[in-house]
Amino acid sequence: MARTGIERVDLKGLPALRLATGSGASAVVSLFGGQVLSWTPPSGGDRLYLSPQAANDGSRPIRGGIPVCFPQFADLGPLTPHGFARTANWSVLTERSDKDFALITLGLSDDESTRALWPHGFKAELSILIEESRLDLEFEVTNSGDTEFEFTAALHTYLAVREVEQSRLEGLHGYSYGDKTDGNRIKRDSGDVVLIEAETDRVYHDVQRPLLLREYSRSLGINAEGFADVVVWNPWIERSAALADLPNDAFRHLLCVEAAAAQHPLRLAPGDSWWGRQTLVAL
Ligand code: TA6
Repeated sequence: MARTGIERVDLKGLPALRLATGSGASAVVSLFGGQVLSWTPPSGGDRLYLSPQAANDGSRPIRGGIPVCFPQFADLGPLTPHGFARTANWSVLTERSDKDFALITLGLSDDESTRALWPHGFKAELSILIEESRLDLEFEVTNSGDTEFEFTAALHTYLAVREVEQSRLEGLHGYSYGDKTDGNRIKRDSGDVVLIEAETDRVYHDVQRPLLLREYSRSLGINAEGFADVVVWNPWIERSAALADLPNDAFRHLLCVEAAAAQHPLRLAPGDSWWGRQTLVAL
């Protein structure tokens, strides 16, 4: 039985933490990017997709797991797509575990390099908890500066699926979404299940319902708080082939279901904080 608790590991030169519980759940978290790379519930099978071609030298974002998009989601601003948090070195603020759970909190604050890109004082914290069949991520941003700022953000969760064409994402019926594959036109789903049959890149607005990703023999509950929107992305055939850090057939084995604050930027006055959470439950 692997050791339970929290241990420092080396991911081909990148510092990381391995979390494990007595019930057999485990996760690996890279300090580069503050990124969960792997999460295996007690029932087995990593529920996150991590590209075998992901960069692991700290030169580029790691393709897979749960990248933290902050202070900008996608191209919704002047920064590099998804902002600088996913290529920053986060620090370990707290670690707690016993046989039933493992919990770490990572931190990222402004420094000269971030202020050169985004001239604001901030403290970001990401708490990562594994317990039984659950993975909880809580992302908190505090304005530690003396000027108000706005930001967009997301937990860009790459879910591992056996075959995306056979996967069914339930719970988004009735919500409007911006369709990035069609000029960001605003549309509304008629059916009650999202099926992936082509490149899919949607920002669903103001989602108030838990979601369920159903596959052949397993399901995944996906819930969020604080994040108003849900992003659903699959690169499909052409984009998979065009992305150097994705195998050509990767589209078949991943589906991004992201907790996002995208449609409406979040605004923080000096001293104010905001938090958002995504919870995954392996069923
Ligand atoms: O979250 C969806 C998205 O914004 C897509 O438009 C696609 O660009 C994806 O993120 C991946 O972005 P990345 O910069 O990681 O290649």
